[in-house]
Amino acid sequence: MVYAVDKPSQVPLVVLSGGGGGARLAAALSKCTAQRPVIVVTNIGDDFEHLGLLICPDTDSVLYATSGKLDRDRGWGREGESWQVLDAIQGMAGPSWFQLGDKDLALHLLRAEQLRKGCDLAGVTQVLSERLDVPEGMTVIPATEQSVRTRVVTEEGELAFQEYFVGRRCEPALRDVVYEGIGDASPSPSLLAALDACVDRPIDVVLGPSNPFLSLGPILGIPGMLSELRGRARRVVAVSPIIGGRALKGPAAKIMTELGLPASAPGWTQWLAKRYPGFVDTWVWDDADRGLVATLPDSYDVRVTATVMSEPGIGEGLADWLLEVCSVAP
Ligand code: FO1
Repeated sequence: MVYAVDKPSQVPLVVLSGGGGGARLAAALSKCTAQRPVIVVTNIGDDFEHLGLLICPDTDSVLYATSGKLDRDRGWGREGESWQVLDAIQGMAGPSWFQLGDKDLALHLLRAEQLRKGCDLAGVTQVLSERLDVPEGMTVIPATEQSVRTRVVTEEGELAFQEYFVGRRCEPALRDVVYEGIGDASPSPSLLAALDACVDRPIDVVLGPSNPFLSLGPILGIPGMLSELRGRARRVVAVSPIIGGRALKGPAAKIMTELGLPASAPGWTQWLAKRYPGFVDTWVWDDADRGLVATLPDSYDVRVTATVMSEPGIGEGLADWLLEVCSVAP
């Protein structure tokens, strides 16, 4: 799938996404595709085999969010779900710890059918995007075609991601995170083809308000990904998942504390800047952290705005604001 860009303003915005925060930002940006096409690169470290199906939670959350079908309260799965199959599985003493709704299962069965036909992950995701009516100009591409699986090293030993996240509700203290298979992974060829199509115009990159350890780590850790994005980007913007010392959803703040890092927007900024030197140009914090901007050296380009996408209107405001920030070279 090659990207057809015809006007400077048609240069894609590339968004890296994982978890509920990334999906919400992708949904907000899906309203702006008339101004700029958007490529959402999704984390696959949460993916796993379950009931003989390949489950791709962070990709599916973006597919549902951008097509207006996400259950906004849960932040995953489809709204208006029913659970007949799950109940029947439970009735036959099958695994029901990972809640797959009936409509969600339809997507998993169609993905399994496409994979069995030999379609790659990017191709399957494109088919599902079309069938879910993801808006024109919005392309969802899993970060790599290879298998990368996040494993969480906790005080109780190593846990597979979903065992930690769903099975144990993120309770065990995290000591380290391992991305199994990432050394053999490479950026998705479909992503590189889309980026190559913008050969004489720079893209802009936005790191969504996603968990840096569990969602962005498995994307940015793919050999070559950082240089492919940095080498093509006019501006790289990162949106903080930590607001007022807390993560709106998920364990990002808890993990930072467990790793001895300050669970704050400055703490997140300085950790990311150290982990990926020279990658991010502009740091976006929520209004709630405006008073902390002065705690960082002036060399950090920190911008403050409303980042809590509690209502679709706020999300769209953030999306427009990000397009504005990205329209000016650093
Ligand atoms: N998260 C849960 O906490 N409990 C679940 O039962 C659950 C089921 C589920 C099914 C499909 C799907 O796409 C996501 C699901 N999630 C569930 C979220 C999943 O654990 C994601 O990995 C997290 O959203 C973190 O990205």
